[in-house]
Amino acid sequence: MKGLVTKSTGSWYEVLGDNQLKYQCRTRGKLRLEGIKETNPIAVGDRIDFIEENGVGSIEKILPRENQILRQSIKKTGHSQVLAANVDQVLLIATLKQPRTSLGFIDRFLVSAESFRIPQVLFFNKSDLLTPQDILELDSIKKIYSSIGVDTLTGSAIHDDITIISKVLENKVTLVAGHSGVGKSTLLNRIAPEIKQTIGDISSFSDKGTHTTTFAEMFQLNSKTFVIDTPGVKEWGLVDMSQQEISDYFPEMRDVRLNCKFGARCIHINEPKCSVLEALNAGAISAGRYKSYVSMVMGEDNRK
Ligand SMILES: Nc1nc2c(ncn2[C@@H]2O[C@H](COP(=O)(O)OP(=O)(O)OP(=O)(O)O)[C@@H](O)[C@H]2O)c(=O)[nH]1
Ligand SMILES: [Mg+2]
Ligand SMILES: [Zn+2]
Repeated sequence: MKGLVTKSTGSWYEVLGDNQLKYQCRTRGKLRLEGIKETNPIAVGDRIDFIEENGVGSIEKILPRENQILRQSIKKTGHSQVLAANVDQVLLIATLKQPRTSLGFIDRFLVSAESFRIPQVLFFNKSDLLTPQDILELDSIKKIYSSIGVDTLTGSAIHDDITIISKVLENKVTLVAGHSGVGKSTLLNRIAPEIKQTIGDISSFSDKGTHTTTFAEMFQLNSKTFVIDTPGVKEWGLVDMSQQEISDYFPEMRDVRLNCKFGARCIHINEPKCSVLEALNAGAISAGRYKSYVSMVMGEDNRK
């Protein structure tokens, strides 16, 4: 039988069979997917072949992925994690307060999605906590992301009408990601109260180490709409990207860099006649985004 993995706890997998029935599945031994290094490579969103015996499924095969959202959990340990596979878009939830999401984190996440050309939506939640000054800061941040083609929205998952987010999700498979405590589960419960995801309490969410959601899980909202709630992530390490390819995942650099004197060898740091540096100096590329770019190319730690 064929099915879709909707939850993965590491030892058990919840699978929605193509017959629309739910199955609990296990793997027989270690399954490996070509080109994937994780020892336990099955992720939410994977399409699989499985065999059912006495009501329990056994996963026999993972079908090739269209795309995946991959991160390195802690730098240099070599462990990478597939947050989800086969998604139509990603919705990154960010907050200016409680907790603060850094631009470096946002940029790294966007790069991971862009490496598979997965469309990105950025939602700045908890707008109710913002002072007039914060709102000015947020406006300038939003401008940067809108200008590179990322749909950028603001609001409060608790206090606002969130119809606009429901519209964004319609007829797509969406991965919802962000730091712990930004309100991913709150938002999804608002959109689909039947989901009943546990929400963190006020005292714990300022500490980015506490996770309320512990496993990624996919929910079906209607026949064509799926959302994946994920546990908060603290840091976002890039996996297997060469210095040269990173600028391909910055939409504002992608075309500009074709004019660099050193062509494909240019990494846009201090090369002469670099078109990216020229665009930066002319203000066409944001200084903040460029700073994120440099930290990625240099392999610097950028966990916040
Ligand atoms: N003030 C304010 N608080 C919010 C808003 N949205 C969510 N919260 C609160 O933020 C806290 C964390 O919310 P969760 O939905 O559990 O956050 P999460 O992103 O799912 O966190 P993890 O599951 O740990 O990754 C809860 O106390 C929510 O009530 C909002 O718009 N405004
Ligand atoms: Mg949660
Ligand atoms: Zn260059």
